[in-house]
Amino acid sequence: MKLYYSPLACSLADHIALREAGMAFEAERVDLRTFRTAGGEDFARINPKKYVPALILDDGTMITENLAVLDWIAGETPALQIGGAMGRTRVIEALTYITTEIHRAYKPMWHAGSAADKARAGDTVLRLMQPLSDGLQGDYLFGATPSVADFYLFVMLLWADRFALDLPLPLLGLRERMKARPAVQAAMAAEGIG
Ligand SMILES: N[C@@H](CCC(=O)N[C@@H](CS)C(=O)NCC(=O)O)C(=O)O
Repeated sequence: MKLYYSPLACSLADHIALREAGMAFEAERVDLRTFRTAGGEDFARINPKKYVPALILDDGTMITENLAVLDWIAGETPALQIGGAMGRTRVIEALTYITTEIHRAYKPMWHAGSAADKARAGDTVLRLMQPLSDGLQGDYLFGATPSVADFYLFVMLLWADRFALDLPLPLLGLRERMKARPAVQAAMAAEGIG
């Protein structure tokens, strides 16, 4: 199995999930300015969408879209699943909110835009974070153990740090708990991020 990633991109969520799941995989870095892989390949020929993450399974099947990749990893890994009849639905609900609302709201901050656009985007991100902060069910989104939605949220919380956004205390706590996890530390070290 191979994960195509870029350091501190949303693919870090998948990188963490694979390590938390204890799956055997290799990770290949993609330069998102040139769309060349670390091995010198044209990434567009691997994933024509030109986005990370892309996960290639051992039989050659490719999964793209963060929500789908994370759902696949969780589906293979009972320890990462949230129990109960609504467990998977709740995780997909959170993943959808993170990808379509929070991740999307960050885009003006990563790409060229005016200072006013970036400030507005920061306010939007913080407004969108609030329901997740208010709804924490324990140390993580759904209780005492993290789900794949926590891994994606964690990346969004690292981005908040990158753009000096003033996060609510419960989310700062979640970010610190995530940072203390060995799989998170290993994924961040492998991506060369502090
Ligand atoms: N729809 C994709 C979007 C993923 C995405 O935005 N990936 C970013 C990194 S966080 C990327 O590869 N950007 C490349 C670009 O914008 O050219 C998904 O949900 O997986």
